[in-house]
Amino acid sequence: MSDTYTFSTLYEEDAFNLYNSLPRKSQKAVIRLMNFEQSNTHGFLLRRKRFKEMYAFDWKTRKLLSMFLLEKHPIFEGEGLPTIFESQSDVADTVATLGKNGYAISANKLTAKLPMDELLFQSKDKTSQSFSGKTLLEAMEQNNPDKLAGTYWLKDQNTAAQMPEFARIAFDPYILSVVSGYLGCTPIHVQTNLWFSFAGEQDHKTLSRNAQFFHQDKEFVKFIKVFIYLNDVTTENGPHCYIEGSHIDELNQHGIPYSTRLPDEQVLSFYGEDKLRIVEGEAGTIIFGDTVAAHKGLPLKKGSRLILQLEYAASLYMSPVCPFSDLSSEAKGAIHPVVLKHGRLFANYSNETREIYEVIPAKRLKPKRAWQKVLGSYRHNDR
Ligand SMILES: O=C(O)CCC(=O)C(=O)O
Repeated sequence: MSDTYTFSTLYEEDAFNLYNSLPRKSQKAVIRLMNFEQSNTHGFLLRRKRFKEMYAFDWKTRKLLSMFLLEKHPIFEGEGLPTIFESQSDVADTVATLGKNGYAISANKLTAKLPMDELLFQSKDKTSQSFSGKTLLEAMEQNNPDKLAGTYWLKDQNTAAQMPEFARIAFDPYILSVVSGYLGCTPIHVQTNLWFSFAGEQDHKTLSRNAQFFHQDKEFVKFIKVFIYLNDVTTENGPHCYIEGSHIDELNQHGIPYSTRLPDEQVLSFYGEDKLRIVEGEAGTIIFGDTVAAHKGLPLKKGSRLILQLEYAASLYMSPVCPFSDLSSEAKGAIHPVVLKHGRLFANYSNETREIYEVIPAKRLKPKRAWQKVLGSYRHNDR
C-alpha cells in the first residue's frame, strides 16, 4: 500500500497532519498494519516476526490507525437496540473518560446470573489439578479454604465464548458502543476470560504470573478490556488498580518493556501517588480499561474474587490469541440480528483459522524473548 492510498479516508486532512507529525518508524508501522488488513495473512503469524514494532504504536499512532480503519470498519452505535443493561445514556461520557484517564467505571451494573458450574479452571503453573466452577464457587461461599490460595484461570475461553449467557454480554449493544467509541472503529471480540482468586501465601513468581504486580499490556496494537466483578470487591479481596493517564504516558516511554512486572514504588515514582486508582465495587461493577495503562490486581488480604474479562481489538495484527471456533447457533440466538450483521465483530471466530492456529508450534507464535524484553531503538526518547 502506498502512502497516498492511506489518505483517502474520511479524516483526510487530520489524518495527513497526524501522519506527518509521527516518527518515520510509526508511519511505516501503520502502513504495514494497513497492508496486513488488505491481505489474507493471519495476524498471529506476524507476532514473532514483528513484535518489536508494537513499540511504534504510541497514543498518537493508535489514533491515526483508527482514522484509517474507520472508513471500512465504522464505529458501532447501539442506541435504539435492546440492551441487558439499564441504560445506554452514559456511552458518550464513558468514552470521553476513557480517552482522558484510560479507564472508566460504567454507570451500569451486570445483574445477569452466569453459568459457571461446568467450566474448568486451573492455576497458571498448570501442575495443579483442574477445578470446576461449581467447586470454586462453593469454596468462595465457604470463605476461602486455605488450600485454594492463588488464582485459577478459565482453561478454555472458547467454551465460555460460545455460551449464550456470555455472548449476550460480549455483544450487548451498550458494551459494544463504549468499546467501539473508544477504539474509534468496529471492535473485534478476542477474549472472554474468567478467573477466581483466593487469599493466601503466594511467592513472587506466582503473583507475577497472576498479574498482581503493576505492568503494561500489549496484546494487540489497539485494544480495550472490560472487567466485570462477579462478587463484591473491597480493598481486602483484590481490587483492580490502575494509574490514571498512563495509557498515554506509557510505562515503555519510561524505559520499561511491555509486561515487565514492577514494584509499586517504581510505578508511583513515575506517575505520583495521586494517579493511583483502586477500584472497589459491588458484584456487577463494570470497569472499562485500556490496559496499555499501568495496572494490576491487588494481592488479596482475605476472601476471594471472581472476575469476568472481555477483550476487544481494533485489528488482529500480531494477535496473541487462539481464534474462537465458528459462533455457535446458541450464541447467535442470544445476539441481536442487527449486531450479527457486523461481520468485523466476529473476525476472530473461525473453525478454519482455529485449526491453522492449533497446529502451529507455540514457539512460532510468541515474540522472541529479546524483542519482548528490549526496547532498543523504539524507546520514546531515542526517536
Ligand atoms: O486481576 C486483575 O485485576 C488484573 C488483570 C490484568 O492485569 C489484566 O487482565 O491484564
